[in-house]
Amino acid sequence: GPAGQVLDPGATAVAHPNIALIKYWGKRDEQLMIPYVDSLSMTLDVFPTTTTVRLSPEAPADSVTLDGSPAEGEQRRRVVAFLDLVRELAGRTEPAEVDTRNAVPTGAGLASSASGFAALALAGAAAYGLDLDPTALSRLARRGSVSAARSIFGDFAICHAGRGTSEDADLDSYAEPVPVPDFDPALVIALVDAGPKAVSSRAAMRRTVETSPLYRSWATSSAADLTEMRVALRRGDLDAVGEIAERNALGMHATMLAARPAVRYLSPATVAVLDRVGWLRANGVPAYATMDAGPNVKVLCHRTDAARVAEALRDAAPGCSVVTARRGPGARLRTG
Ligand code: 2P0
Repeated sequence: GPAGQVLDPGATAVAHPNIALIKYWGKRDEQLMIPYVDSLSMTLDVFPTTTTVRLSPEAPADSVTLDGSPAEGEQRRRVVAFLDLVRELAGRTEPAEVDTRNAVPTGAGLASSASGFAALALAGAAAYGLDLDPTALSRLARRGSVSAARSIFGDFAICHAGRGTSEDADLDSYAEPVPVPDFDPALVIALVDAGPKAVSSRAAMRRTVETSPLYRSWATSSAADLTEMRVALRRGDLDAVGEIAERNALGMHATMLAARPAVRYLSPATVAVLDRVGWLRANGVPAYATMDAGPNVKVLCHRTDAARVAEALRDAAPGCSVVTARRGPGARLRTG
């Protein structure tokens, strides 16, 4: 800019990924990003995304940097489309510079789109002068990635699927905190493969909804799982929470395996880790697995068992890296 002009510091937000204990899988409206099912997650205290949005009124277009390199293709398109939505809400037109840094490899099944769009929603809203309450911020984040609606909040959050027409559901689909005062487990994450996934979760969901004969019955049983999960969380009952989370995740993967053609994210290393989780349980260590759109396994256990569980997982999948997480904070603006 011209000499003497003060550089716009923009707005910087930090958000953490979340892991769903009751999964979201399938959209009933891809344009408005409306999920078919409710979901419930724990936000983590590891792998944050830090995003700065700075307005650049003189630039010809948005500039998007991801981990220090210009974003390209679908990743850039999704960020620009999201900024378009923020600008529409704010009644503004200036392009922006977006700089995003992830503490984990993007697209490896560690929910970087959840932390990514939660941070982008918060930083983008602040940079364009939108004053949104947490519900509105969560609705906005959902338009980037449904799981991002949950990462606006810390600890445990439920994302409502919304009801009625798409337009009604758009208003009603957002996350909100689920107060769980007496439950502070560990989530031991076995990163068995940090490479990018073969099929995007978006494409995999679409194929599952359109072709899997198991999808409807999983959606029905997932609603029942959610009801039981809320009771189990309120009780702080790790065994109940873990059992429900594990069956809900396996059911989700079953819907994908029955899609035509099948979508299979689970690898031999995933299965080796699952066997070891069963072995831990058989040996008196409560441990329960959940998997998302990738081969990594997240194991819920008591904090006092976390070191033992981590060691068992490392041994089951040699070469994997293991990270122990706990419940973590919601999205925050960084000041100063
Ligand atoms: C979840 N997953 O509830 C589910 C479980 C993966 C399996 O949300 O298309 O990147 O951006 O809404 O959020 C991962 O899919 O999908 C995901 P979009 P997203 O966490």
